[in-house]
Amino acid sequence: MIRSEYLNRVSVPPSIPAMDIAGDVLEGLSRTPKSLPPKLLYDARGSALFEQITCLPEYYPTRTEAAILMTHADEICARLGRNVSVGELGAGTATKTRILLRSLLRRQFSVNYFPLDVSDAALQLAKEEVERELRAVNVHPQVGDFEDLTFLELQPRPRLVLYIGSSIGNLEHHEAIALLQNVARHLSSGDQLLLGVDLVKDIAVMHAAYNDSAGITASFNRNLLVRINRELGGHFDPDAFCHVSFWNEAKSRIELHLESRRPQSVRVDALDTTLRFHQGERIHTENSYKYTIGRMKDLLRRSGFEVEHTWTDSDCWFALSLGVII
Ligand code: AVJ
Repeated sequence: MIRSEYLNRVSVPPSIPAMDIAGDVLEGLSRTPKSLPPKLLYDARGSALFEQITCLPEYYPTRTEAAILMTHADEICARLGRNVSVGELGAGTATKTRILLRSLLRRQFSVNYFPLDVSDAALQLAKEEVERELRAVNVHPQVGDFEDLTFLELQPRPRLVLYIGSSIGNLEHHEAIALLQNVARHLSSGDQLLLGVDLVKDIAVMHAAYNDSAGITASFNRNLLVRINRELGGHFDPDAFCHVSFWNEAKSRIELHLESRRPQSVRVDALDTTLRFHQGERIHTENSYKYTIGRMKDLLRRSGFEVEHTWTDSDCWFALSLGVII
């Protein structure tokens, strides 16, 4: 079972140098209201917790998207260029991607696959799992965030870029456009993008997905404080903060916050600072924007892609859209 292997593996400290989070943490926690960038959620432990989230009964996005991929993989691949290379933004452990790669290998002899992720641990697992199952896939892991996308130019043409899993939901609309425009800048005419977004649906369904009864999402959220303690000599008591997540209708997004249960001061050694929290004060840790099909198509067009086709599940809970650079 992938999940338990993964959790065992990441219980040891990673040997790679920790990414420098000091600037982001100081900046975010000096603001009013306090916030932290969601990419900080995905250290080795955070990525392992997210893998657990994807298996939760309440967390519908992963299995819904996987179902769309399983139903339509051949149809999606039939719309791709001949002999594509595949890049992926925020690949994680690439579990869903394997569905697509499997189908792609029925149309071409080999695939060069370039997964990008902030978690080196997740990428190592992705490489092992993909190469074990699909020997004709050459995996070229890229550790990093989305700031530097020059790796896309290493990809032989024609290129397919995957941005699935609705990670784009973490971004504000202007950031989402800027990111996809940046992707487009590194691509050439005929290159394609497969984008996966979570759609607006019944509020109770969305709410439950971020407030699971097993409390995994709460642990995932509090892991930010655990990470600050470990990497920056923080003195947070993670249990002194509660996980708060709700639907923001006006902004069409689920929000995640950590709320201080009491007034408290927290020393962070590496920042040489003491942070003060009043009771009920929140740190905004993540947004998960939910789209309509119209908004998703609009996003693609405004970023320089022509929409070729969109696939959804029968409930219309999730959508995958294929765009092409004209
Ligand atoms: C990885 C950004 C797609 O927004 O659903 C899941 C992250 N946060 N549960 C999402 C997440 C809490 C997830 N994405």
